[in-house]
Amino acid sequence: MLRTPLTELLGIQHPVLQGGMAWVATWELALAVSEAGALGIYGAGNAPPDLVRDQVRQITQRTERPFGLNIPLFSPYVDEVLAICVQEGVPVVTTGAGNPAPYMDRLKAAGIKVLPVVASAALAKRLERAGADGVIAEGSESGGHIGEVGTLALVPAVADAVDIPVVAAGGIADGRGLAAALALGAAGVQMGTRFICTEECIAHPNYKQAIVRASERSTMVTGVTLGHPVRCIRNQMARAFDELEKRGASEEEVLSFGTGRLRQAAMEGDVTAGSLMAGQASGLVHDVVSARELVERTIRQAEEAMERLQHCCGGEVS
Ligand code: TUI
Repeated sequence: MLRTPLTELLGIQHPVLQGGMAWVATWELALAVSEAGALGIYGAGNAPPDLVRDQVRQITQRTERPFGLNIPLFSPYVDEVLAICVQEGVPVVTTGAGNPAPYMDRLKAAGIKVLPVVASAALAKRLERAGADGVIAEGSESGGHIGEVGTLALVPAVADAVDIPVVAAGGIADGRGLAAALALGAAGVQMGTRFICTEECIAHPNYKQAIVRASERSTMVTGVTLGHPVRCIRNQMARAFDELEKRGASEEEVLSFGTGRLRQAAMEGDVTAGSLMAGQASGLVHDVVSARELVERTIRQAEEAMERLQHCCGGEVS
């Protein structure tokens, strides 16, 4: 058992969050992860309100356990989706890709725990003042939309800046990563890429296999010139997108080229023309297992890693 201020805050058994990834973190995955004693998170992405409400109800009808909903703040439906969280009693909301301060009071008044994703210590500090219950410090090893600072430098900087629990994300796919995150001052981890490769995740098997086959060098970052950096597995789509950007195509042309590509990969299994968003931790993923097996394995590995550290560094220095 690994108890931390994060397990206390959220009422969960294990200090592990499952990233709320658009298209792939549906109710099936979130439910399985929460049932395994970690925090499952439904990824609302840009989904319309009716779909979001249905997904949330699929979870609340099946479990009493805590779960979360992630909303990227560039969704056109932020207001409606947050209203649904209040109406349906979603226990935890995580936000991404922006500053959620304008929404904080509304969520807090409804008793919702709010954990924004941050890519800097400065934003973490501001959001603590605004009432955040915790922050997710997400390093640039992550998949999808990313910030600039790597996890190893970001997490301790954020942990120094705030007094609320810090969740480390980016580049973490096993219990060694969890132990390392705790050493950096985090109270737990969030894993995204690793949870795509679970039996309960509805992502197309081709997507999962692309991650299993990938090494730690298989991803690239596109969209930097657009001010919207996105990490994904290097495939024909990512290369073509990069070419368009380098040729100086208009922002409109580049963005329209990218539209719908994540869905194409995740739902249709098109690993050539689709966008395979995934982090550098892809190189640590070698199998597809149940969410329960993954959560339990991660905790076991973290305990073993901490035990090893005790023995190699805890004794007398000769
Ligand atoms: O949100 C994410 N990752 C995502 S969202 C997403 S959906 C998408 N779909 C199609 C194309 C592109 C994206 C895919 N991946 N991660 C959370 C995250 N938030 N990472 C970094 C940040 C962040 C960055 C800057 C949070 C706050 C921030 O602050 C800026 C400010 O306003 O101060």
